[in-house]
Amino acid sequence: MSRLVVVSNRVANLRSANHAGGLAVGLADTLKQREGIWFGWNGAADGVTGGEAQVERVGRAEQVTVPLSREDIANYYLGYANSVLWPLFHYRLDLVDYRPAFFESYQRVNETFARQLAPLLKADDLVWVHDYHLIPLARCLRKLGCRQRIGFFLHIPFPPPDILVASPNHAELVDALLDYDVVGFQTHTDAGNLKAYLGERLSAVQLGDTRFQVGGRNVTIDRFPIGIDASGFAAMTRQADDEVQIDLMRRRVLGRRQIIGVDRLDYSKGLPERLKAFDRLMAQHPELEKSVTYLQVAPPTREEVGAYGDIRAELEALVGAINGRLADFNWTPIRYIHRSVDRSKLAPLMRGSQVGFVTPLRDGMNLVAKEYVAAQDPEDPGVLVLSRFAGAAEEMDEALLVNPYDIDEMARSLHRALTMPLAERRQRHAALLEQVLRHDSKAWLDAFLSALAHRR
Ligand code: GDG
Repeated sequence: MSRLVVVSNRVANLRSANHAGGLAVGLADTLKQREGIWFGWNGAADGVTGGEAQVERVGRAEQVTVPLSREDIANYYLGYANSVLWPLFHYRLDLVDYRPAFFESYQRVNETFARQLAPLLKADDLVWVHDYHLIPLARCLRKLGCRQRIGFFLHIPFPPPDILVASPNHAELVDALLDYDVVGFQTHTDAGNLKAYLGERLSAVQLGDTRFQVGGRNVTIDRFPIGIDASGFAAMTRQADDEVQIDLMRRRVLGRRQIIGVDRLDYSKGLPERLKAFDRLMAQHPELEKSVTYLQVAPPTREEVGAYGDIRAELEALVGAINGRLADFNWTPIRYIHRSVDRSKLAPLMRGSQVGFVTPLRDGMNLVAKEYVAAQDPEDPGVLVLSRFAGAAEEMDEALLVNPYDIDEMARSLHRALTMPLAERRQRHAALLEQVLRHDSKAWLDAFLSALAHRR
């Protein structure tokens, strides 16, 4: 069997991947079983780009991490990846901060990674590149003579041509994608957006359902919706520690229900809109006062990027204003946690919450929606309120789908979720659970790797 070489900006620790998310666990398990390499940046803030790689062997796999300079972290990672591509691909042209030095660094880092990776590759390897930080990597590897099968998976949305062309580098980005054998997206919408660009601007010829010819190159473009380790996550709900148990018991005694949100504090997640919807719910249904709380876990992320400071300040002002207006000495309507919560606590907290509130303004997939479903008690499940603009909505139409910009609709859906009869909750949950179990992280891995392996 071919070796698998995974390339991503950050490398999950193969030794302790169980503590991380499902994706890291799934990839780490596959790598340990089939032999391969996981290659990426070492995460340190003060290296030399192109400096010596660190190699660590774990089981049959090797973890290879390389340093980046402060300047490249600022320009490639915080700059081009997270101040240009992240907002652009999430349809937020207003937040794009384009500077030529960012793109130069992005290209240079990809070239450097390719030079460091190429000598490690064997002819028969399957190379799987992840996410927007590394779009040009295949192009750089091909220039060095690498002929391996190389696939790319984009974890975030891919915008329609009209938005993409607002980037000065759209032609280079799309051209770089065509050097992959397989380009995978989360949804039909994302895959359709690249196909539309190819058709409109590059006169691509469609050879089959998913095969396209552009110039002399052949590329497979398909959707591979990412899943979670659903049974592993469900198992975690049975190990609630004392603190979580006590919190659950307290709410049970007081007859209080909980709405839960779990998101990195990112402007794409629609957090201010969610708080406003909760506030609207309370204004329209004062009978819910003291009987419902909203727990929002929002750990910090990319704080060095200006737009993230702005969203944090906006959120904190909203939480303060709503709590100040509604709270009583024995009830705090919104509990906001701006720290990372241990994964072993998240699963039972989700199970103990009657509503999963997942309303990003735009999201590639959104794993929290799937985790919430996996965590529920099938006999007495909670209700998922999900944004239409999360990739997950394409597969999860038994959730209460909402427009995350429409505060009234979200407030109405929260009320509907809190008052939904048991029979309807069970029926919706059963359908959602079936799909989350069937399309889990393993199914995603197998589907992508099989598409890549069968390319030639
Ligand atoms: C990108 C795409 C796509 C969150 N807070 C804590 C915590 N989390 C965990 C969640 C979940 C993961 O982080 C977040 O995954 P999402 O899918 O929701 O979002 P992104 O981080 O934006 O991920 C996204 C994903 O890639 C995979 O392709 O679905 O669309 O944007 O697992 O539970 N985990 C812990 N503490 C926290 O406080 N332990």
